[in-house]
Amino acid sequence: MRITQQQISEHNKNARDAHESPFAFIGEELEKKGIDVDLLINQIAIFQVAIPSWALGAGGTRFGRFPIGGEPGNLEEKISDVGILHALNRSSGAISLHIPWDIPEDTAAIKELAREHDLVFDAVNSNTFQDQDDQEYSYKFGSLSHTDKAVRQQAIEHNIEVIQYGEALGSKALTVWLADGSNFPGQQNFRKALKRTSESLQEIYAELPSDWEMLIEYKPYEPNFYSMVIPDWGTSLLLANKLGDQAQTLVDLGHHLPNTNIEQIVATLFLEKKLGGFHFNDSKYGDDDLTTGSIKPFQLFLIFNELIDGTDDCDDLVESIAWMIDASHNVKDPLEDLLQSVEAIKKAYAKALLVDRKRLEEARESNDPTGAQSILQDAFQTDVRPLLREARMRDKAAADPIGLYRDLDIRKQLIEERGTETIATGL
Ligand SMILES: [Mn+2]
Repeated sequence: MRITQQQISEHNKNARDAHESPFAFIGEELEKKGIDVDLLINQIAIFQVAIPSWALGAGGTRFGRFPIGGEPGNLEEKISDVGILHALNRSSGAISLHIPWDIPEDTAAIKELAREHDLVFDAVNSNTFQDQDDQEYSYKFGSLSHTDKAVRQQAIEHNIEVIQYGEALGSKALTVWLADGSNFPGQQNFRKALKRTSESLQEIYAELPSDWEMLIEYKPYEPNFYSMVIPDWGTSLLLANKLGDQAQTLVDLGHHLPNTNIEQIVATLFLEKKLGGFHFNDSKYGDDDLTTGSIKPFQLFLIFNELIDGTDDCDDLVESIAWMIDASHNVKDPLEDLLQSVEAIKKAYAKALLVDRKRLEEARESNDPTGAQSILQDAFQTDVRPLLREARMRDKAAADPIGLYRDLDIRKQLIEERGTETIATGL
């Protein structure tokens, strides 16, 4: 299933009339403020967000799963699905794989397929939070932190194997998320568990290629948990600092307790040059894995505001951080959901680019909270959708990605191709 350039240009031809006047309006408004609109559109266009291979099927909840049909049944089909997204928005040019859910059997063929879709391989993810059929020891009581050295060794070797798969595909980062922790007070020696985790990570880090990064994810809790070995950004940062320059913290937006000031965490990590990447999603209560920007778009904007505030060069910023989505889908078509997420992330980035930084800094230095708030609101309230649409159309992507996805009946075609029974491996 491929979308042709012809289908996109026809769609864009029909969309052009409705696009022209809102784009001209915002263009004039921004130029009056001294903003170079072409430069802004280029900045928006180059921003790419990696798609997780595990989010291309229906995820469901702890209680049930409602298959949508046409789900990708293997790695080739997952790459093809991300190819569809990237053809529609030219903003999803990377895929993040999960081992062992996505073990590439023929690396050369997989690389070639990705190249045909203009995709690169983003961070590879290890999995020591589930037992696999062929594994010797169980992770029931932990992996890198386990009391038994043999279990830790198995988990270390798995991570090293994941690095090797990633190297073959051209990935440049390993993401480690541990479900290690304890379920009841008294069960685990906190100090020993953290020390063992740190030592296990050292062994993996020693095998990291010199141009790679290790991204350490944190999370405060899981259902039926009492404690997590890496519960927060402080613990992740502590581990990353012990490991060295190639180890960084990964911020998953859903992995915070309600009302945590994530933008401040981001600012601190960025200042310390320890912010390695993001897992984007949104949440109302916990790790809800909802569509990015569906609940707290202002928070997302404030996160980007901190990043842009802390850099001299936005192109460098875009290059140096791993931008990934980590979400699951229950009632929406996953591909539509991912298109919405990418759009929300890019909207937040575009709005943050519009902040008048000089005036904001003056307001801060002169202790003018009203002025500072107005400057942020002025950027946040700007309707940047015509800018994103223009960026897409210049890049030969669809003016309205979800509109074209629906017009072409892509889900129906995928169901015809793959049937209704396929189930994507993943969450
Ligand atoms: Mn995550």
